[in-house]
Amino acid sequence: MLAIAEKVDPAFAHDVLSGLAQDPPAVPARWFYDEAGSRLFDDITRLPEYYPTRTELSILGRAIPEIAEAVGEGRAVVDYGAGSQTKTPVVLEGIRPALYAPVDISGTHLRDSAATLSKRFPDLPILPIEADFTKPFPLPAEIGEHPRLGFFPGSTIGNLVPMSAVDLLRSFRQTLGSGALLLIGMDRVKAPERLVTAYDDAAGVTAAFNLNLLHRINRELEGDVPVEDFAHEARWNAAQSRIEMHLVAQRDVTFTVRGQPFSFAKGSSIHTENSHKYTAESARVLLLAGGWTPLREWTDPENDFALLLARA
Ligand code: AVI
Repeated sequence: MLAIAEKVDPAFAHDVLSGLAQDPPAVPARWFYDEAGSRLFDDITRLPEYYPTRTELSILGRAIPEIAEAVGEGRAVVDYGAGSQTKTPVVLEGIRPALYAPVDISGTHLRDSAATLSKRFPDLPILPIEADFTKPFPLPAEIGEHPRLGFFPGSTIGNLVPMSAVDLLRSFRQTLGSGALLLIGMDRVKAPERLVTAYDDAAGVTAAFNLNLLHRINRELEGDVPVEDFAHEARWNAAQSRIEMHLVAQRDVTFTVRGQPFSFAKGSSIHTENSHKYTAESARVLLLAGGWTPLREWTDPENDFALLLARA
């Protein structure tokens, strides 16, 4: 009988096998987001400790009249990450764009979110773009000469080391063209205890999200990682202004992935995510280095999170 092999992204195998062998061991955070991981991330965004999602939404809600005034009507909105079902409608209702182009690497996610938004905005032309937005890509011809607004909420930029964040901002600039605007969310530096709690919640949802990476390795890469022997840890790295997530071996552990052996001594870890936090000043410097001139910023009363508007 023919077994139907499950489709495994070869880049996942490559990143895991080379990442676990490197010193210090690390696997890129993008591999968190299989079906289970995406569901767990959704749960994270509703946790009492995880303030970024709700804070950004409340800033957007309050600032949208000013954002609309600064941006003007009739823009083509290019939404990097294919449309948050909460934040995107606020932007679309507020600024009344001529066109909406969500961009995502996953065609399924893209079509689902475009279908939901088109029910809510039946008169808005929606042009889904299936692309890897970490590199420049051609915009659909329908965008023509419409002035562009890139939208990159969620503080996703924080998951990149600054060097890669600058590359991404430059790539946005190349795609959107000079004169374009960018509305971007960035999380702010704050007391390390609050940051660690936001990434190590009492209900253990972030721990489950982090550990799901090991389950995914076992599921997709014929791994035999003893998941129960690893523990989630969130650490504040002050020198690099970031929260790091690690999976720490609770005892000496050996396992194989696709037949390749690995050993982890008790206390050693797999580094799984960086989440960089910016001050008002470092956020502006990052934008400038990426080719964007900061124009305005909006924050919440506690200054926990910021939405920045910049021009290419
Ligand atoms: C997607 N990204 C902006 C989240 C963050 O806050 O860095 C991912 C996350 N990891 C743990 N909790 C949330």
